[in-house]
Amino acid sequence: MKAYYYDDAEGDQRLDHDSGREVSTSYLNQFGVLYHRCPSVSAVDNIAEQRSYKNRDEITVSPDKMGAVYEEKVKMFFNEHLHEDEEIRYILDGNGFFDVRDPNDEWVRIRLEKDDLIILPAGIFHRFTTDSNNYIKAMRLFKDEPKWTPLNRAPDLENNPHRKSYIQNRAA
Ligand code: KMT
Ligand code: NI
Repeated sequence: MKAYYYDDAEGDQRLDHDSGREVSTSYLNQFGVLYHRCPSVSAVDNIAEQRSYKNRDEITVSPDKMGAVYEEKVKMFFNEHLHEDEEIRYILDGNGFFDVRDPNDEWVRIRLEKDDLIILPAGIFHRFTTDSNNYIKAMRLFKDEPKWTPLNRAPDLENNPHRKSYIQNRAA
């Protein structure tokens, strides 16, 4: 895992876009983004149990697995959105970037690799992309029924109760 401010340069979303300004895990924690290195699935099981997660699945994002819809999917994942549930992702293979909005509304890019687990709180604006290798395999963990409807960023979302409660609970 490596976290840094996104450089906001034009160009392919799958490039590093590293501004050179690194971001610490403790800063991520301040706005509710939690990181764990899990060298085994049993470490993931422990976190899932602590947080009462009951379901999981695996997804491979690659042209091999997705065929013609790959490019479309990658664009879709990169739309800025939030969820009304916490989002847990555990990387099984390959690499990818989760971009999250910090409290100043700046993009922080989190590069994930095998054995990295990330927890994004409900209500945080974020987006996802593969990197230039175009391959990631990840476990998606669900509390109950998968409820991953992305709510794309729009001004009226600031009135969403999950968004409001995220803003309220977020340390300044
Ligand atoms: C997400 O939340 O955008 C995804 O599920 C993308 C694939 S998981 C690495
Ligand atoms: Ni999401």
